[in-house]
Amino acid sequence: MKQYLDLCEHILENGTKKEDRTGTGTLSVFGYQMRYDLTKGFPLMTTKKTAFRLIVSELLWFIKGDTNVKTLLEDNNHIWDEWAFAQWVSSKEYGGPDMTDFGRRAQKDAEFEVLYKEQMAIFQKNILENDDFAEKYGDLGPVYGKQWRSWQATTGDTIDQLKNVIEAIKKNPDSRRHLVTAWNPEFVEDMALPPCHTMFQFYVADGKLSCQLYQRSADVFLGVPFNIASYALLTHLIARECGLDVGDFVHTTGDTHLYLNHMEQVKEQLSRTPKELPTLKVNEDVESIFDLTMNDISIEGYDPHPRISAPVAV
Ligand code: THF
Repeated sequence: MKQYLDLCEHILENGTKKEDRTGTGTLSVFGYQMRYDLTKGFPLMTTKKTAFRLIVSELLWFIKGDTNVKTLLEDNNHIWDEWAFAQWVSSKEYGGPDMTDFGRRAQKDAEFEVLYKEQMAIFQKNILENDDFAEKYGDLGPVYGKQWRSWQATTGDTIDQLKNVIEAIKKNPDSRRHLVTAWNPEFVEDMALPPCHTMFQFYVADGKLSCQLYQRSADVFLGVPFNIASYALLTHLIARECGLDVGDFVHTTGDTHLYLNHMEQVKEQLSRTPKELPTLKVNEDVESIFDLTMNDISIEGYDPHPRISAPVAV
């Protein structure tokens, strides 16, 4: 994953200090592209341990068309909790201590952090145990799953972009229209977080399926390792479904940034030497991408450097 380490170095050398929505501050560049040849191993970070299980859980959640964090919590996946929690604590029904700006305050104020963790634990328990609560406050709005699987058309019908793109790759591999878009301007305001990975395109040549993602905003330390592995996995799953080999994953990013509170962590990661990439294993007995479960997907030969933890900006 030299490509990824090169990106980190590029930002450290060329990034501009820039304020952002979360108030954390970033070093940022605009426009960057990486290319991963998927035949050379599965691109899961080897310079820091990355939880593949969470990547699978999130991708299957998108593929199912699900937008409620309840499903993720059932997989013990907490990467979307903060965004659902933000909706809950700003609702009229919430009666606990003021959680305005909880992400930043929890990092600066140890007393507040205790309160926040308490409220978050109550929230998670309610999502898991109370269906009405989960329906109301676990849903992130019309985010990825909704747009991929049931984009609302003006006719009243919905469009299954993912199913359609798979059919199109099978029937007409040379097409230049193999696109799925999550950026739906009509509904962006209703989403807990407008999609960061906004659009992806597939391309078939020499019996190989390649994928390019346009990501409008890229949190290079925390998000990008997940995003690369997630789209590499999606490319493998769709290639398998279409009887193709895998080609390249091309990752194109817009506002490409390192949060200022991730600097020490990035430098630690840059001091490490990449190891051999792992291999992806998918249960061959399951034919359709829509029938896969967590247990059908695993990674072999993954021997990364230890985990480096960092706070997520909300
Ligand atoms: N918001 C921000 N600021 N960064 C993001 O990467 C991001 N996402 C999704 C939505 N909003 C975002 C959520 N994806 C982690 C990883 C991916 C996320 C959110 C959080 C994370 O904290 N990873 C840690 C710990 C994981 C764990 O073991 O629980 C890690 O070390 O990898 C971009 O799509």
